[in-house]
Amino acid sequence: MAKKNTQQDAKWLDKKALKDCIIHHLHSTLGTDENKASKKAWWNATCAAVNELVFERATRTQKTHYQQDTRAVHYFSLEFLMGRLLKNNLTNLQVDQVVSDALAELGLDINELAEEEPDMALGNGGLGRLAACFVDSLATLGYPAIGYGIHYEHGLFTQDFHHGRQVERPDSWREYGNPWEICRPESIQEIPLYGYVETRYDENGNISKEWHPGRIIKGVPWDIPVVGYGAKTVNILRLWESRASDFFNWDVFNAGGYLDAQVENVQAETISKVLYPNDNTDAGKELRLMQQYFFCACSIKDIVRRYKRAHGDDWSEFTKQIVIQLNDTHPAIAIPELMRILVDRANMQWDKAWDICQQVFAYTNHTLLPEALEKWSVRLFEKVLPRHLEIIYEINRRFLEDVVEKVYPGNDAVKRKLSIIEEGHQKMVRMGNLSVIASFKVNGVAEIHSKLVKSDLFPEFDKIWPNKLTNVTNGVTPRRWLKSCNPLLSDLINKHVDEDWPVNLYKLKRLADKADDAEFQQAFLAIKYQNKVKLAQVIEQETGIKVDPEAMFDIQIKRLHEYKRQQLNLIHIMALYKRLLENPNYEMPKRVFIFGAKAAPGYHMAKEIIYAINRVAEKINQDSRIKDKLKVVFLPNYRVSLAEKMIPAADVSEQISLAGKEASGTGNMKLALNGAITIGTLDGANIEIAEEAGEDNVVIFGLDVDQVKAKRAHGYNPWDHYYSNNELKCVLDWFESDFFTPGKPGELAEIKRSLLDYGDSYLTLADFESYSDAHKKLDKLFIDRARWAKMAIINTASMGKFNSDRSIQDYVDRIWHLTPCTIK
Ligand code: 26Q
Repeated sequence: MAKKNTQQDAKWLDKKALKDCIIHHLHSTLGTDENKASKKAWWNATCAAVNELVFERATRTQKTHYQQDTRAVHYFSLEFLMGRLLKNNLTNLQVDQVVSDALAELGLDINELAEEEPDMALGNGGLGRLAACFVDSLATLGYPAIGYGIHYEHGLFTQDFHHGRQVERPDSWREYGNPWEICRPESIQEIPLYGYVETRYDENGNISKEWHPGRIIKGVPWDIPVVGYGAKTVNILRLWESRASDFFNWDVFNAGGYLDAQVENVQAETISKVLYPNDNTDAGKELRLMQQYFFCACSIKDIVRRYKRAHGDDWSEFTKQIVIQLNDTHPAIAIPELMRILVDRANMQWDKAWDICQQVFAYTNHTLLPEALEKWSVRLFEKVLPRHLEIIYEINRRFLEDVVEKVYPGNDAVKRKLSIIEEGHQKMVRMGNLSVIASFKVNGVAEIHSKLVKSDLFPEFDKIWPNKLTNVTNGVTPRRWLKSCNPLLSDLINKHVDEDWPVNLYKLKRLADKADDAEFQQAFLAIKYQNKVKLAQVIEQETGIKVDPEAMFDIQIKRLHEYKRQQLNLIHIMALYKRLLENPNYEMPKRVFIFGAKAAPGYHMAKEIIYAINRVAEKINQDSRIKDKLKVVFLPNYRVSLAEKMIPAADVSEQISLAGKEASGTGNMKLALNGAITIGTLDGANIEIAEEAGEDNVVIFGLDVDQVKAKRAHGYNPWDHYYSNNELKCVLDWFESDFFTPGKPGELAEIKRSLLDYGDSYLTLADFESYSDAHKKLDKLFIDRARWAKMAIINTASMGKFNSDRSIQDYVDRIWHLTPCTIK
């Protein structure tokens, strides 16, 4: 065996053998040959070759974890935004060079082949990409871990612009197969839904409950190997696909006939059809609840099955072996599901079962926005999951009577607030409260966010359980977000820092010694320039717009949301345009503003902002009066693979959310890591980035959290800013004219209305002047090339903390308590 492995691995050192392997797969896996193979076929053959390494190691890892009966974390998430896997796997296997050389000898360019891969876009944004970075780090650090989620047939929609407006099309990432996944029919699960609950009494008067489901859905697991850097550990991401259950539907519905049964099949398969495209809003739809329950129930069953294989019916080791991390409240239904399994199925006493639950679950909160806090109507719950509703009521009753009553005796106001059930004309189940009550740890995702979770969101819970609420600051994987996406900078870094910086990111600190070195500055700037040349090509291909790579590239990439304030960026761009029109000699470096953002399809104002940016861009880009000093680009279909092209080319990183609203942000970390200067508010992880890089190396503006609170307390009036700042007034008035929408006056007026008549919910106007001043500061800094280079270098050098390996180690130390497992 050992010999076989050595032989197998040997070809990864040898171009010739590798070429033969790829060609072998071209012939016998793809059924084609060198003469007629498409690029897609070459890509597939290359993936198949890589998989010879990957699957082998995945099996070895799983076997070792089983034999050593390791404790593992189970990361439950409705989203895993994995992006493309070929280059990432090559990087992590550390065979990128040999594969690239072998392909070159076959007349192929690895970067061109990589473009053939559709993004695995099974997520919306930050929360989903965080899950992807976390599984990368878990494997890299050798921790036993499994990611559980949904095998959506359609990931996040693709975005086009039609006359400036967002149009959504379905994403079909695996229409023609996906080489990275393996179906595991041997681990299929059957999942109940709907129906009613029967109450039974035994001869001693003891109650037991039996759920008679109205439907059974089949869960089919697909495994995607997650290769750790250095490739020792290969963990698994297990995604569940829903199917009609063979046993149930075909038999029971025979009476209704063959076609009716087919309708049932379609319904069953709907559950994993499509990812909900909402981000930071709650949808409250039946299908979404079914998605949540479906994947949680499959995953819990999978965990229990694996546990029982090692421990039989002895539950005493369960909490030693299992920890489940809930990625937001989206998988919180796993809590009553585990209770149901223990109490109804394993006949465990309630107290013992609850004790187990409270040692198994931990919950990460990603938002303070009230509209994003998940609530389900009791009516819907009763229909879809009648037994779980009963269990939730019982959890709640005991919590209010045994726990709250002790700390807040007789305090009905607090009881109402902490109750899992919200009373009102529509009773609701509060998933946040359920998650806090059941979890042994609850964490926010950046220092300030975790502080606000304690002080503003869950202060009473914090009083009841003073050690439950904690912080784990987010991080990003430097393998994807530096080594693989920015090879030029990585090579430069390798010349000055030990080559293990991708697993030891604090080593980048060494670069700070070079921040004043003119030669190093030149090299750093030259790389930034080359990355900008490449992005300029992408921009021209995608939009036809020509941009000058000498210009300052100012980038805002994130979901479109009013709290993230793309509209603030837009208003400032319009102000610059106005300054240039009024004074063609207005002093500023050439600037290119680049956006990437998808709006939730049902979020009207977000779509209006996209339209406005596109309209303003069109006008500015064709206005010869301003002599190309200003360009605005909105790249369509922002996604992981596009981020990998944009981030290395950024001079400026826009992180301009209203203070207190952005839980952490992770794009801010990726951009700073690649040497972009942050213009940002004191929000989320921006604060920690500023701490690490030093206040001189970021540009901070705007109200802080306390000032926002004070401003609101005194009654914020956006009109004050409108009347006191004439430039701002003129820009806002532009929205009502037809200046940017010839022949269609008022087409953009809703934006003005939202900022004035509707109260400017995110204090955009209050921060405008400060933001404008911050940009003037950036202009001055940018012109001083040495100064700019120094700042950029220090940013890259200071990002050690934001490695997701550090985040994972924090989770391990404070929450999961895992031991790394060496794979031979
Ligand atoms: C809820 C109900 C129904 C349908 C969809 C949703 C839904 C889906 C996705 C709600 C929220 C999300 C995603 C939230 C998210 O991405 N939050 C971000 O998480 C990042 C990682 O912690 C943070 O860095 C960001 O600050 C935070 O906004």
